[in-house]
Amino acid sequence: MNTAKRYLITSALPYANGLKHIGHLAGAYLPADIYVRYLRAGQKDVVFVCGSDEHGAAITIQAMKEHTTPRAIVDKYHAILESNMADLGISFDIYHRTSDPLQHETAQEFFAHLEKNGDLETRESEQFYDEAAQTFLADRYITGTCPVCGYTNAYGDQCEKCGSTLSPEQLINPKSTLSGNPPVLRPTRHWYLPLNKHEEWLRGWILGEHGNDWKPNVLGQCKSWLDAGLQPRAVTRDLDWGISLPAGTPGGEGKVLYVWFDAPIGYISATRQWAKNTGRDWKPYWYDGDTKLVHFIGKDNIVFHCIIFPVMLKLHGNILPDNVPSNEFMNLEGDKMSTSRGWSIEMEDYINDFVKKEHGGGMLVDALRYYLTVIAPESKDSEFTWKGFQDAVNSELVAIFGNFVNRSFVLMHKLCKGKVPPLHTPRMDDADRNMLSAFEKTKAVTEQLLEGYKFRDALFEVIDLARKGNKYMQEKEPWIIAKSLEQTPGNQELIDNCLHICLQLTANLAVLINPFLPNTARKMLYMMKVVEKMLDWENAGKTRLLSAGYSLRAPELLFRKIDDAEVMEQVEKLKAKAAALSTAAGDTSAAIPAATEVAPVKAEIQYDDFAKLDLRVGTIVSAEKVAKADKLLKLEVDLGFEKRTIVSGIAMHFSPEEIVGKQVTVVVNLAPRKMRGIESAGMILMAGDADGKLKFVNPDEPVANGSEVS
Ligand code: B3M
Ligand code: ZN
Repeated sequence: MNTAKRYLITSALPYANGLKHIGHLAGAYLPADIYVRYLRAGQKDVVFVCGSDEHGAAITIQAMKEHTTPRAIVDKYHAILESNMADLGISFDIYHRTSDPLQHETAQEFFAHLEKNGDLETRESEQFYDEAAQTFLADRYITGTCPVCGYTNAYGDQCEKCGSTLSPEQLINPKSTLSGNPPVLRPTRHWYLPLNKHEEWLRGWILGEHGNDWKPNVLGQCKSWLDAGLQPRAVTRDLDWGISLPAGTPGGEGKVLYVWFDAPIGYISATRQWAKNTGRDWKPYWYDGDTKLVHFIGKDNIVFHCIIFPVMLKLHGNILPDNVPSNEFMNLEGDKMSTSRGWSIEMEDYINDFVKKEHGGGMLVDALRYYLTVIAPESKDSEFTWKGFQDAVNSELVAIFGNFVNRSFVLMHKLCKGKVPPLHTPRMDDADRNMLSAFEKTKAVTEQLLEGYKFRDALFEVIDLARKGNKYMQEKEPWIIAKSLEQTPGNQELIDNCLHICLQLTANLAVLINPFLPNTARKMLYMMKVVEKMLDWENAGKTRLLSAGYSLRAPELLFRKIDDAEVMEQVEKLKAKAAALSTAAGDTSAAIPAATEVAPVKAEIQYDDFAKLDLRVGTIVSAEKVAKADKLLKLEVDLGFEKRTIVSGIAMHFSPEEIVGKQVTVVVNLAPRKMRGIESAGMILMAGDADGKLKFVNPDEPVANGSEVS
């Protein structure tokens, strides 16, 4: 049971550089909101903070793309994100922003505090500089080949293909995205947070103290960071968009705080702003040991929240997080969700297409919240499909939960004069008693799951209770008893008992569903003519929430079905959006990914030059790895007229097993070359897409081995 004196709950601050999709919602916002609503229902002292992350290269790059200023970008997207979150029922106590003066002040004080105590180090280092653009380059402004997976479009801080965290010096063939030129190294002085000095306590705190209560995916990532050894990390940058170093910091002119130093401090300034708005004191939330601080984040933010920010907090004298529940990713219709590729459902889209389209869109907010929780990527990646959404809504929300509540109300009006009937204890049987005792059990289990951040299982328990209600009613069949009331009028008591229990169960369901589906819970309150106070968590499990004789309203539909046409329309829309984006990037079909960078066309050649190449189709008949060469595969290719050994640098892209039997195009008259002592007699043609993935170039239908390509 939660026993902290107060709670501070944070959700990762989304970059105000664009729309955010429902994968983001499912990752860091919805689970936090469920947790917070649960705490609030338990009368806890809780503050839920979030805001826009408005600094860093994510913003300046978007400003370049939209041909406008960083300020215009953050103003635009901050407003959209704030309203999207509110529309989907994410109940922040404050949605702040990191460009706010209060954040500048808070972050500068934080930096100055660490600097004064000697907790930061300065070092001169060589950093990439774009001579044409006359500026140092943020990691994000440098792209090149990932040293880990060979992806050609990796960023200087991260490879989006394999997820490796990188630093720009590690990139092979680095290029500036500003001028396209290779950057040069120039000396510059920066402030570093010496993480290496904190390894010991971090290890004890994370793997020791929290080794059992943090999620395995979070512990796993932390452990591999710690095992690899922590390095000092620069916390300043040469940039002109961001929070400048405190005035008077020697050598600090022209430098700003690194966005990942500034952003988590955004949680603190958000709390300060909330305190200002409400006349409360913010300090206990960040300094008192009896505060429980919980950060809800996506998996790509783990190291920042579990290692770097805790070091900053400790040095600054603040409390440390009690837990950092992080989700894995949510895929969409068989592919990775990505706004830039158009393969995503933006929160904004769902709001426009469903919520705002109809009166009482709250049920559609809850429908989305329901499905996203049911498929939450709590322990592994999961997948959103429109069909899955339809099924979950129609066969669970409508058919189980909605149906139970509706039948209880309809029958109560029909068989009990629109009032809560009394319970006639002497006529209760085991089924009645079992049904009543399930309330308390469900409460206890749901509560335990919520406190363990297992929202998906918790929601399942609630739906399961409704399922039990349906079964109970089906077995009792009060409508059948009603038919023979003339002969046995005393059996009205049996009808009363059944509906009394069903209505108490309905009241319980309202309390239990409230953290997940707040609009539904409120609609149920209205139908039951009870006040908000009934949703207090302590009411869950109680069997006398509604008094006998109390008259209730007519039922209202809690949910509506999602029909096939709606689902089809969404799938079509998704495909069209992805296709439009890839056509805009110069492709012709939706299945073809967008090229993000196109190599310039080479110098013109004559036909004779081309005719010198002898290109043939062959079939790979065997493939094996080359010892001590990560990238090479040794292939045997059947060219019809002979078999050849060809060594190809594709081992990072294909396993030997998966390519045997494939047809490929081979340059057969290329002079042989020795690679790792093996003579390679030819070259296999490959196409590399924007993802850096390699594909074989082969005929669209099989042809005879040895066929000429011309
Ligand atoms: N804005 C990164 C992200 O959206 C970052 C989170 C900050 S939380 C302090 O993934
Ligand atoms: Zn990579």
